[in-house]
Amino acid sequence: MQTGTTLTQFIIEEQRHIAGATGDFTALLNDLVTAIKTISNAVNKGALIGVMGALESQNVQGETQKKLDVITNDIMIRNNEWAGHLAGMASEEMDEVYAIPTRYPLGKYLLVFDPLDGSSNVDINISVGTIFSILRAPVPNRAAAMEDFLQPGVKQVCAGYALYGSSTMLVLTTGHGVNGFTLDRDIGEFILTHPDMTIPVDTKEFAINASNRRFWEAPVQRYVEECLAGKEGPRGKDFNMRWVASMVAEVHRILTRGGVFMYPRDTKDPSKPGKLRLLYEANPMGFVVEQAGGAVSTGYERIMDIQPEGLHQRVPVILGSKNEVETIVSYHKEV
Ligand code: AHM
Ligand code: MG
Repeated sequence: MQTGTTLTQFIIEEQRHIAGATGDFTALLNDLVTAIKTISNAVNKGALIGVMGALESQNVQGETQKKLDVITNDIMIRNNEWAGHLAGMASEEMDEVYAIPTRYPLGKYLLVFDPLDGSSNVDINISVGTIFSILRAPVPNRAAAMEDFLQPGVKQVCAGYALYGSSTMLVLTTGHGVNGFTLDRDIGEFILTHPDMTIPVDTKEFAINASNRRFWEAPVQRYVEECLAGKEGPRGKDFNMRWVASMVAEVHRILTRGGVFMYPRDTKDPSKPGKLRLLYEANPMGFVVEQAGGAVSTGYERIMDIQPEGLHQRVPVILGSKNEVETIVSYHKEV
């Protein structure tokens, strides 16, 4: 489709080709987009509307919540609960599944999200994002149970992210490639600016939180050492490094110019096999990155094949340029 198309037109035209499409999905995306525009506005106004700073509360993973974590979670719920497209929602910021209030009709989809990923960056004016994943409810029009959400990433109907950066962008896939839209604030519409986003298969750029180095497993130690060795090392080329500490910004950079991003398995906290969460971080980003021609793995297996065991399950994540991810995976096979 041509650049300049609005997101609404893009979705309607894409859904037209799907046999049996009822318009439910299009309407759900419309509500999701309204939520994202509202979040973009709150993030953008920041201190002007008193939304910065931390709260006393912690989320289910024991992380101190920012005011904006709670506000953005609420924006996602209020915009998506009422229209009758969903059987339930789940989020990083809620311990349990969110039940659609009984005053509203139930639908056939499940929405899973991280309303404000990278929120430790929000007070310092660095990019943050919203990550979302849409699944089919195993039983439509029935209040979803926790088990209904435990579907492997390959079952996602749609996934994507909004990036609140120097401009606000929405990048999504429904399984037919990846398209990026930029919010035109003057008209309040997302406009197709990045059609068919693809990740170069090779790269000279990696992203990892190097302060965790002493906790990494041997294959990741080896990979990073080889990158740092540059032209004289076994890789025979100089590498560049980036770490924004906002997964959405890192994935967006990788979709734009290639690279690898790693939050690998480490020994920092033996109870956690990784930092990032499977259902609302790794799987949606996995779907987007694979659809753009990249690869996504724990180092040991493809992320989207994992059968989830819990809503807030964590996984190691290695994603990005295909050849580079395959190199890292091959190092995991050698030990
Ligand atoms: P969050 O969901 O609590 O914001 O945590 C996820 C974020 C990712 O966006 C980012 O890649 C990672 O945490 C950064 O971790 P670190 O603080 O170890 O650099
Ligand atoms: Mg997050």
